[in-house]
Amino acid sequence: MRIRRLSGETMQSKSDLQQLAFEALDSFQIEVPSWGFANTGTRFGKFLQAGAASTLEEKFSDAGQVHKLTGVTPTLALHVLWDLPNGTADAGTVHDLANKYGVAAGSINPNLFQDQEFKFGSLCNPSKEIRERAIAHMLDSVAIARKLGSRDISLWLPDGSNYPGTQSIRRRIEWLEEALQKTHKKLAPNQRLLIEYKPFEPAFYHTDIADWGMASHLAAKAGPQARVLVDTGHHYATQNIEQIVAWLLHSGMLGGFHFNDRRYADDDLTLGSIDPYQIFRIFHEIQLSGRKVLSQIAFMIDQSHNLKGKMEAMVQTVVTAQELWLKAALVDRPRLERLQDQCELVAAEELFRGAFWNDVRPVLREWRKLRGLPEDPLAALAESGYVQRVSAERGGKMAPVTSYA
Ligand code: PSV
Ligand code: MN
Repeated sequence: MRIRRLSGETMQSKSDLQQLAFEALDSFQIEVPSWGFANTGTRFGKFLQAGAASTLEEKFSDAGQVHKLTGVTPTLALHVLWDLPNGTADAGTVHDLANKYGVAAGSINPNLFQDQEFKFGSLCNPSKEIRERAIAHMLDSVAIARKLGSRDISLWLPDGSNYPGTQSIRRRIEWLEEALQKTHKKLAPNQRLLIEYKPFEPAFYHTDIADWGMASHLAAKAGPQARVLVDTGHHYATQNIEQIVAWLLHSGMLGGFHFNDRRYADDDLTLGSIDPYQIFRIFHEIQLSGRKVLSQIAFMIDQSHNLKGKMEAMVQTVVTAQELWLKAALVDRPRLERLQDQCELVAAEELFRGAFWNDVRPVLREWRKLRGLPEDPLAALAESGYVQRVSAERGGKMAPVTSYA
């Protein structure tokens, strides 16, 4: 098989292939979410897990264990109200935990969806006073991120309305533009504001940032350090996500991802569990853009597992992400381009999906071995006895539910 290195030239030998694979794996890291280790549930009920993390230290410990086993999850996404209730005053604790468990603080996620005062919206609330409080929370989040050395402030805005005519969609756009501009002004030069979109839930008629067009517009209005965040679960069932990704890459607006899988709505299922080919197609679009763009894309997981073991699910997710990333790296892009130009439809499609059907697991095992990592992280997790140990330690207190993701 002929393949293309990330740097561009075509290679053929087995060792070239291995080098390409290793380069691709070395270039891929993914952030884990603190809330993925905590007890979560649906609006119908929660099934608690003895090993679920309830304290920030337990979340760092779990993330540290995932990083130890996989070697590619060096950062932990933090949610302000859930993890940093005292704001910047918690920075010292976070630094200590980061040092202790070998995982740094990652993106900082403001929380504008829990307080009672945000019942009718936060940044888009008709009350100026409430909007100002929501903006203050955004500015606090920027300050927290700055103190922790986090590059990204990652905003998901739950605002919207449930019935036609009950809110002014237009005025809310203006309020939003103003709020995001104010937030952007406080960013340090190395910081970014990521704007996530979602079509519905919790609002069921209109959501203020419902799709990538709205998010892109708001990011452009906010300022040069704002970008769009794509959560794979935040699309209508038939949407072509890789096409959205291609457009965002083309316009320089892609800032990051929240990866998860879904069958119906925002289901928070394990990445690649329902449609691994979709993630492969997204990764292909990203890899077409080359190395320089890669450093500008934050890869994050946004999942919460109610039934699966949380640690097992997280390790399984990371391993799946690596497999799909590697498969996408094996697409012979120069050849694909030629076939596309010649409109050799079947040959192009076969080449593309042929890369998807590669069994890359042996290469991944080799890569892990050479980097001193367990060849099979899931098996190593089982052998480590970590889940049993923390379940015994934490089980007695049965951690409370911290979110309904
Ligand atoms: C909203 O559904 C969301 O995707 C946002 O990213 C939140 O921060 C996260 O879920 C909370 O679980
Ligand atoms: Mn998300």
